[in-house]
Amino acid sequence: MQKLLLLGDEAIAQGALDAGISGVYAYPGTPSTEITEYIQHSKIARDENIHCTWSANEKTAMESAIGVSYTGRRALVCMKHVGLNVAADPFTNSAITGANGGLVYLIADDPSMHSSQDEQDSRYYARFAQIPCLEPSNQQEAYDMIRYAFDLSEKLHTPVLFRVTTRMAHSRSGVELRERRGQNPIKLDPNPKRFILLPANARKLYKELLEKQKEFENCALNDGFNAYQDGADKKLGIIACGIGYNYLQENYGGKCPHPVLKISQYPIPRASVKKLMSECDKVMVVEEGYPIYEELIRGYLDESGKILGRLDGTLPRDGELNPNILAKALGLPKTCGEAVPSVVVARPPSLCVGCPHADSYNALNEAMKDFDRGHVFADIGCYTLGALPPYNAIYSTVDMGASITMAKGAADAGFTPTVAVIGDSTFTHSGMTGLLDAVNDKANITVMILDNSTTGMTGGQDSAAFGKIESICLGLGVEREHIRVIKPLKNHHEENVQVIKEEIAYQGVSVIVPRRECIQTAARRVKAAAKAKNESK
Ligand SMILES: Cc1ncc(C[n+]2csc(CCOP(=O)(O)OP(=O)(O)O)c2C)c(N)n1
Ligand code: SF4
Repeated sequence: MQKLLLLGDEAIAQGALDAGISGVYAYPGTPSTEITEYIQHSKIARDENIHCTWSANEKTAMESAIGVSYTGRRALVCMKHVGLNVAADPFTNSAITGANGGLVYLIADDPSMHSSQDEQDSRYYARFAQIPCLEPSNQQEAYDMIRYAFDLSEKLHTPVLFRVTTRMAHSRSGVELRERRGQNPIKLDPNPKRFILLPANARKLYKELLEKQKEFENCALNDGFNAYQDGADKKLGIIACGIGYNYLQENYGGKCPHPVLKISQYPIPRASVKKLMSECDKVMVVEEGYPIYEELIRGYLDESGKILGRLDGTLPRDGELNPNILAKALGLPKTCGEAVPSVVVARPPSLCVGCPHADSYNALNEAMKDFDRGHVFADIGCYTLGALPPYNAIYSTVDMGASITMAKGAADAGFTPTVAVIGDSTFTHSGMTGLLDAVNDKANITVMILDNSTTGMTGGQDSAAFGKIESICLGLGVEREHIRVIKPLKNHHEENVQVIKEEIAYQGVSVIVPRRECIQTAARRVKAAAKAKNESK
């Protein structure tokens, strides 16, 4: 069998290709982006016509994948954890419709917030929607488990949430591949009402979902990835979830003296937990993320001190785990080296030299210099760096799309002028509906859509907005004369300041589109064109 050195994300992508998916549907977001990129670059996807272009946002991605499942074929959906908030409506409702073809939601959590606004734990979503959740403990398991996830989805007619965290997604290991299987043929679900969530159907389907819970738990008890491993020293038992199991193995060199309940599939098998609790004096719950299962096992009333974990301070309450944190909790010497001391002076993140956003902010700052602070609402993307020196140009960044709606809310409250700064990809992700609200309410706001023709922050993926921004704004009802395109370049500075001043002075909705390609994307594009030219010689 072939063995490859793969990132966790790549192992998942290869596993999905080998499991016979017909499409991957995704919106970029660290640490999930590499899964879709791997599939986009794979020969298998090209040869087998597997869908792999980016979606406009996580909700559209998930709904398209539900459509694939409707036909009986398999679909993978990928996003970062906060993307699941955007897709929460189809997510929870698809738990009730159930799945026809295998349907797997890959959600990448980011504990310690390396590149995110929060560290929410997606396992809560699986519990909330009452669907099975899988969580691999290493890269090989990630590869094997993705096929299992599709099989589980088809066997139990349910979508499956597949949760990874940053270290799992972004670290590499050798992965042995299995034989590849083909895609499913198109075959509709025998229950014609499954996807019609009228209340009368939904009530029946919800009861079906409740009845399936026992089966979900039985699979977690008896199928491959959860395991009860006995140990002689019963002073302590350990429940090790996902990558926590990997860290435990590192600390004990694979020979833990304590009984261990390895959890890679939820709902947690209660019979195994009971066994561990009855055999051991104390039980430590090692889970990456929120103390969800620790809290459940402990219950509201338990004060016995028998259960150790993130709630009693044995492990830190927030941030990601690592082998050394676990070693400390277990009273062991550290197994891993300390962080390598930095040889370069730390510096805050900043826009690339030559970035078009820098010229947009210089013009905006000058146009706004007569106003007090606080009038510029921004969004999430490279341009969020405008919050830092030397620009100090923006005063909010909350969630994708919130710049326009917060600017509108502030204007509604009488705090004018208000300016929203949003990127092109973020605009089509979730800014368009906010702009429609602003037009419908005749809000007094100026929206700057910074069009660098790419999704810069996540590494330069195609932007769904490409070539469409002015027509979208017109279609949403922005007046033609108040859609102004400018060139964010130093030698256009004076005229750009003038345009921004004019539109801020306008009492209504105006849109300014500073348009210049991201210099990183431009460099990659030129390099790829040169390579293609050389190859065609
Ligand atoms: C709901 C959600 N999905 C995905 C992300 C990851 N993400 C952050 S900004 C961004 C888009 C940035 O592109 P754009 O708006 O074009 O701005 P640029 O970075 O190019 O300046 C993405 C995908 C996120 N933070 N939240
Ligand atoms: S990657 Fe592109 S958009 Fe982001 S800071 Fe660099 S030049 Fe600007």
